[in-house]
Amino acid sequence: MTEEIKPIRDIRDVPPVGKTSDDLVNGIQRHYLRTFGQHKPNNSIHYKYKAFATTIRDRLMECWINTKEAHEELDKKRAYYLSLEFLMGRTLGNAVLNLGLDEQATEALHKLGLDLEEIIEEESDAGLGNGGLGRLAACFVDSCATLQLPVVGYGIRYEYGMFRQQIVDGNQVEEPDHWLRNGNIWEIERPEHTQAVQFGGHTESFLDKNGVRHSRWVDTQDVLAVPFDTPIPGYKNGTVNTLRLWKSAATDEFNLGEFNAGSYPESVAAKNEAEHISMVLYPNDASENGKELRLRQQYFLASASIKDVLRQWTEVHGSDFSAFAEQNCFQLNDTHPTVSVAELMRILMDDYRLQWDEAWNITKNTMAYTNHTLLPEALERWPVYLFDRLLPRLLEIIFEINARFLSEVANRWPGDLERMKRMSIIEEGPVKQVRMAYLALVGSFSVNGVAQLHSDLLVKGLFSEFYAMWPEKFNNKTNGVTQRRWMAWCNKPMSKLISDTIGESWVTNLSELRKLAPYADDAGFREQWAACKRENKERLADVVEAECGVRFNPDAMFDIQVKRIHEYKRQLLNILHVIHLYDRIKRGDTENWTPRNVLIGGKAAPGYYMAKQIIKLTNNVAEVVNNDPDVGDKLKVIFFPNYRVSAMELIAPAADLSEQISTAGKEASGTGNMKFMMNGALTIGTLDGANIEIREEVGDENFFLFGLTAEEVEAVRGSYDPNAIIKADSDFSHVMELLECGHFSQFEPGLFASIIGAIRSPNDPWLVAADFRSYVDAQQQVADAFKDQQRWQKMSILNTAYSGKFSTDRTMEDYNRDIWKLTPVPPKCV
Ligand code: GPQ
Repeated sequence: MTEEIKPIRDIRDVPPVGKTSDDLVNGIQRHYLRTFGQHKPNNSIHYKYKAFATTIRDRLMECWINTKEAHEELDKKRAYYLSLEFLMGRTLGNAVLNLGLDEQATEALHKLGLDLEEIIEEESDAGLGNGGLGRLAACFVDSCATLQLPVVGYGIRYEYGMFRQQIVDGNQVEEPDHWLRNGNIWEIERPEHTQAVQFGGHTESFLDKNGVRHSRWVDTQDVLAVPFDTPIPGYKNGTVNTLRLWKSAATDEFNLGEFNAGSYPESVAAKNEAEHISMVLYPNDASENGKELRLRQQYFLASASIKDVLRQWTEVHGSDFSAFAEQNCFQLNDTHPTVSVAELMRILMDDYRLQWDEAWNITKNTMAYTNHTLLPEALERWPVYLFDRLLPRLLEIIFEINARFLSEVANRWPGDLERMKRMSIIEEGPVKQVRMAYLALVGSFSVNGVAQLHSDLLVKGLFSEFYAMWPEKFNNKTNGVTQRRWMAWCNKPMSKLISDTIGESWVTNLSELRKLAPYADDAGFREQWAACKRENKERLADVVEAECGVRFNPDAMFDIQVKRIHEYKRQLLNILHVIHLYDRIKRGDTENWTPRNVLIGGKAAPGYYMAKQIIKLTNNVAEVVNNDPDVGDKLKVIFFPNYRVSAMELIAPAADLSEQISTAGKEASGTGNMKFMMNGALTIGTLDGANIEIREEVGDENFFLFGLTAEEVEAVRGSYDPNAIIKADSDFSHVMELLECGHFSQFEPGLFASIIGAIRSPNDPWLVAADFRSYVDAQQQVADAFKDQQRWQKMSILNTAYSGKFSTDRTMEDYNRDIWKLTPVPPKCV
């Protein structure tokens, strides 16, 4: 008897998974029993989460395969977003939303006696990023999937993500974030696409059989890069793109010698070094770190990703690279993956024997670089000796790139040696350094900043000499956020009201929100709007009470600043204002008072002393204010611990006032500002980053502006006299007296000396004192506006209505039109 063998091959032979609530119930029960081996109902929510998440994942799989097949068959241009950070947060809720399964899922879980919100809480945040830069990458991949752009995200699968922040006695304490401890439903390991990444060794030059000289990199210690793929669903469009994250592992050869010598434990220990590479995310935001392991991480990502792209290319095109640049684009998320420029050169020349000029043409037409900061401390530089030890062949190539580049400079500006020194990729000095930003500028066809002001300042300042050389390379791409996560998912009450009023098209076309503007004049609509905000505020107030033991009155203004703690972001200015309000209350100056709940949250880099002091000060001020019976509900202050993506999903919808108060010229863009605006918060802000564009969109009358401009900030240096400013302003003097007499550090005298010193220093780069008065005045305007709730709700509606520009759908369309030039690819069969 012979039976026909049916190969496991075509997904179209497998019955599709249904999407009714009963189909979901069946799926959940099946996975609970058969995938996770649970049979008794028990109190642990863990396997219920897993069974449900797997059920949802089943609904992504077909689309994922269909999308991949469409990309392969069409063989059109693709882009790759190379980023050391992807701050994804949770996946489940977003997947349910983008699959259009919201109602069925709620119903299915209800039938099983489960609650969607409770299940969602069981998932850990994927915190593989520090802040704005990493979250931007996550919003980008969401929008690319929704726009059906063939874009793959490449990153590192850190075993430990952003640390968990505990507050102990008012101080930040870091705890490791072992986010994978309970498994990760969303990743699929793809060992068949493992790549080897080389480190160490040395280079050799040799003649091939035609007498042509080549280089090779030999005696290296190789590390394996094993890919793990996460599905990135578009919004109700059948597209599921891929985020590919690399985990490091030891090669088998790694320990062979040791095995043979019989030192088994030593050989296993050697595995460690390889596995360390993807062990932990560096927790520094916008500041360089310079550790060897970090350079290893950067090269690990660059090399594995480029090899993965070349593998796919050569499978189709063999070693014909003539069309490679037309069909591929690497977007470098800041300088972190910039060693890619040299790595692509190396592989094309050493492995595929291309000549320099050919390889260089391909490379510089394939790489595009995004800069995310002007802060000098964030500009990456690697010591040449380190490069030489870790990546000797790449250093040779960088030297050659630099030599050829400098001869271009010399042709253009003959004899201008100083200029050559300034522009050189290699910085001279006692320790020679590789300037990664310059490598990115020289090695790419596009360079962009992330908001108009930031892009203008790059061209005028930091990169002006490169702009003079290649003006056509430079462009602006104002950041955005995805409205799927940052409105449709996280703000259900408002989303429903908006969709009931203007329809649902805003979910994929955010400028549709403009249609809300006329409703700002409709008293009935304003009332409904206010009710949504109120519901969100109550929800946050409950969490704040549970976390911090402080009750926020939901009728009071929610005044919120959440972001990384950094001096340039000026959480300190916010705290000075809080102290000022406290001082007024104590002085009895409370006529027409507007009650406020001030929430500050964010992580400090573990080694950043001043940032940690700012956290401690916030907590100490909160302790005094919240426990003073004279203050009562007029003012409450809390430091929200462990701020992260899932916390923002709760916080943004509940905000009345968004604090965007960085020293002008220092915040490249900001993206929290956009999330708040979208959710109907009003902004108090400086003319910095994307605040400028937010104000342009919403109008001056719906924005609380204060502070020096970027130009004024530059002009004031040298003549800045904070002590005179303090002396001349009695409110400010009172605030400083309270700080200086130890009112907020009664058991720890002198605790805040460094903060006081920074405010009073004529060299304070952040000019806190310079903006104190105009900030306090603008805050008074905020308080007055909030008293008039009709006016406030109107302004709130208009902020949402005019937030359309700040969708990453728009940002991705801009990147695609000007840089990537991809054709959208619908999945094979929907
Ligand atoms: N940003 Cl260089 C980071 O979050 N981390 C970094 O290392 C650098 C920049 C931020 C920047 O500070 C914000 O202004 C931007 O909105 C954000 O990148 C995304 O572009």
